[in-house]
Amino acid sequence: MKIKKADFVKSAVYEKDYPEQLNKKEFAFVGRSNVGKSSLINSLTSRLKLARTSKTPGRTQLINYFLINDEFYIVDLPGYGFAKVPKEMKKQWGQTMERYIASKRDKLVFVLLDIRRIPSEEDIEMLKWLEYNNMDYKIIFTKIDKLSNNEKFRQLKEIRTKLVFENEDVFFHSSLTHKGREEILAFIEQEVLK
Ligand SMILES: Nc1nc2c(ncn2[C@@H]2O[C@H](COP(=O)(O)OP(=O)(O)OP(=O)(O)O)[C@@H](O)[C@H]2O)c(=O)[nH]1
Ligand SMILES: [Mg+2]
Repeated sequence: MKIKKADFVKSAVYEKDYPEQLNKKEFAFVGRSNVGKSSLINSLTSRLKLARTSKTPGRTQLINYFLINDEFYIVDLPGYGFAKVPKEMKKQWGQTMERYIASKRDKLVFVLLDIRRIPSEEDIEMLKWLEYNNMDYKIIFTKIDKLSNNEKFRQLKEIRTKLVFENEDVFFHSSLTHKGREEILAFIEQEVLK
């Protein structure tokens, strides 16, 4: 799929503020803070600064809606699991994200996992929750430019002690080199055409 147009629509906290549901499903990106959600959205849309990114975890605090090709939404969500933020704020952003996931919006959720890390309890909880609620989701391993092929192989073995998956069922992506971008875009296209 070619993304010809990507426009910021609005930021929201509560469901009443989400933009009107389109007749296509929307694609949301979740994962721990700093995993690369906003960077991935910029990579997919080939726009450097569409979604705000930062070295400091907790950049994205609201739900950000982007309209793609005037056809469907991409949704950037606040992350979970960041450390250096007051508890009350953490709780609020977490609830904003959870309310979105629990909402009845017609959506597909991409769960992002940093390839260099063993999935956290929160990652596992998120995946279990999506499974339990029968929601459409896909895993994307991010920051794959940070590992050599050998390291990647070893790391996947470690990750598999926590999480069962087939390589064919997950995506691998780098926002630096854009490796893996076309596969994700092809998948999104297939879902949009459904
Ligand atoms: N090398 C490398 N760095 C990346 C990649 N993706 C993201 N980063 C870096 O990781 C940091 C966090 O990226 P963000 O996209 O802001 O992460 P986020 O998940 O949106 O974080 P929050 O909004 O805080 O939840 C930034 O410094 C990015 O440049 C990647 O694929 N490769
Ligand atoms: Mg972000």
